[in-house]
Amino acid sequence: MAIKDATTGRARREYSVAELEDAARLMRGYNLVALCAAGSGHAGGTLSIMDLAAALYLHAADHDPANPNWADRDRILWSAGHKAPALYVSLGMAGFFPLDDVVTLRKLGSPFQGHPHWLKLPGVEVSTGSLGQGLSIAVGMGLAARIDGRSHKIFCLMGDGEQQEGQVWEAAMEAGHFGLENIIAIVDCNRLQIDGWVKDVMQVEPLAEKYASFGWRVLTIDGHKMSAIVAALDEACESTGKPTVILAATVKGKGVSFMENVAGWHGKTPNRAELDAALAELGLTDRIPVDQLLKKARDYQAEASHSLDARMPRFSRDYWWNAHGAAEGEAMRVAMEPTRKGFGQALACCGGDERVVCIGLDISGSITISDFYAGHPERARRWISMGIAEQSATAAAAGLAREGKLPVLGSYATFSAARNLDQVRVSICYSKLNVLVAGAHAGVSVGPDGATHQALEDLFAMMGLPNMVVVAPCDAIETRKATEYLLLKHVGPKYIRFAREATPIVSDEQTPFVFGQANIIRLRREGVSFAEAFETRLAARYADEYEDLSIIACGPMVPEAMRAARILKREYGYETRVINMHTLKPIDEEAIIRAARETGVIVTAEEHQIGALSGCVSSVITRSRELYGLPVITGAIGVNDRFGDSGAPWELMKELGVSAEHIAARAMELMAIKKHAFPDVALA
Ligand SMILES: Cc1ncc(C[n+]2csc(CCOP(=O)(O)OP(=O)(O)O)c2C)c(N)n1
Repeated sequence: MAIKDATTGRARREYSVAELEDAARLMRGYNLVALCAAGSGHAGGTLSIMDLAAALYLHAADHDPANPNWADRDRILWSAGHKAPALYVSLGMAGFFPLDDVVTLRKLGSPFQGHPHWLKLPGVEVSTGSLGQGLSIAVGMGLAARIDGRSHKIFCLMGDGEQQEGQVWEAAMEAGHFGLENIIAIVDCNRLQIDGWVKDVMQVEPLAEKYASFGWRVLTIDGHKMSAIVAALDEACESTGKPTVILAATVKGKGVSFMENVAGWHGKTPNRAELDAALAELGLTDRIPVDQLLKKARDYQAEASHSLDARMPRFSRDYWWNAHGAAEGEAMRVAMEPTRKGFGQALACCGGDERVVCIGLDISGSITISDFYAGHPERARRWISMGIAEQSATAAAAGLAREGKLPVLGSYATFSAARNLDQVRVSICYSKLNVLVAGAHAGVSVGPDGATHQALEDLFAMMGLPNMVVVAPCDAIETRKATEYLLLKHVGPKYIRFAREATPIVSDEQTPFVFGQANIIRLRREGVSFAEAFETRLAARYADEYEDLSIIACGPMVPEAMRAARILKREYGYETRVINMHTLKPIDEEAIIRAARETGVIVTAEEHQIGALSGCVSSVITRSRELYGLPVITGAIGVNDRFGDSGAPWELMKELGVSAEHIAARAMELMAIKKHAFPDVALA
């Protein structure tokens, strides 16, 4: 067992226990440098698993860095995809690529995605990031090896919090049932998850007894004692006819005193001073060329930014949010706040209603659902932590609603409105139960986490469900109003979608928010304040101003549409009717029909796969008798049938073509068609 030359079968390098310990230390250092350069990522769980990773990649697994697809290699699956940097430094250390390269972690276009993507990096076996799926993939691979008569092993790395996912136990049952002795699961039992100690969030112990009862061989070790790790991995590779699980007791943040056993370091990265302190503790100050590595990261970023900007539509001046380069008097300023803040404020405000029950899914602080109980100890009994178990929690919410409660269920939109789709469909929507599902961190706003965490399809699912209503508010203020309305006033299944990143505040307390009715936003003046340059009215109260075109947008694309309206006015003198379609279902058909009839040109703008908004708008236009015989020229801005990428949220707006500049450029194309194709048609 070793890093091998696949052609000769000879070991390329064999590590002693002492060398493995040293390698793990060095890998911890490179891991922290990459995290520091990325500015986001997971320090705690990458440090806890590093000794196991070193032993696995440098000692136990048969693989060949020169031939990553060697058919007989052992497969290593990182079901805990957030530990990706540990995977990357393991591959680098094993010789798959220079270790230094990992420092481009989480940057746009980097093969070192926030969560592993096998199509971008040789040595990565599968793409992961949504917890709880790896062991099932291992079962598939184990069965494939059996069918093909191959004898390689399939290692699967998981977290202990991850054991809360029901799918893990389906896979455990399958591996036991099929007697898949080629599967070796390793659980990094660091006892912490995001919301705190695993035992408090949702107890998973006794894991040894659970796996044993599913027909597994169980090995329990100290996950930081290299000799014990090596011995356990060697033993696990001996056949017994059963799958093996290694339960490794570890310390989250291991090796860096101020990170050890601190839940807050789960999804945090060290700044430069913390990095230097950590490297000093690890005894690596003179062994890692930190300045050189950080410069490599900066250079990569500069090049990525440059090539991205070169692909952006160009105008006579820079209209970007709070642009520094803009001339005096040209730059309108805007305040930014994450829309998720509005969600938390609404829960804090409405949480006094005894019927409200909030369900935690181990991502409570960051999506602000924890604001429900913060400072309100009397609400603690109505706060239900369900751990990382979105599917069961969704059906549990249905049970609470059936008993008259007002349950709120929230996670990353991709986990609260996709992973649990059938539970939302049957338990909530079919039963028409009063559950508020919150799709947090939706769209590209989780940026560097990468494609697995970017919900770009959730609206298709939620809007497609009978009985479900769907709201995507434009800013933090509208998110608060919408949450309050949905929670206390709307009875039935309801979905609210909001973002993680700070986005422009473009409404205020006086701005109307009427569920199911669009707002019309018009640029009225230039000035210092972007928000004050616009006037907003309820669509039903708006009289035609004979604008040249309409932009219909939802969520964080509303501010982009407003910025596009300014570009179109300043650059070309066009008047734009911006429509904030915050309620996507039921959609304001009248506002769409009027926009089509009165302006003749409609651009839709959504931070989602094209179709959730544009499909609805097209459908309204297609079905409207009022529009028969009238020319309506339409265009759609949104994500064009691709997955996202790691990168800063604002970079991704550019990369995915969903910025104001893209809207304005598309609008100009449509205006050219309007002028040339229908020069004589009176559109109103
Ligand atoms: C299905 C799913 N739900 C939620 C998340 C968000 N998330 C990422 S890491 C994490 C906690 C994982 O805890 P644990 O398995 O104990 O890992 P460790 O503490 O070792 O990092 C959560 C909830 C996710 N990635 N996938």
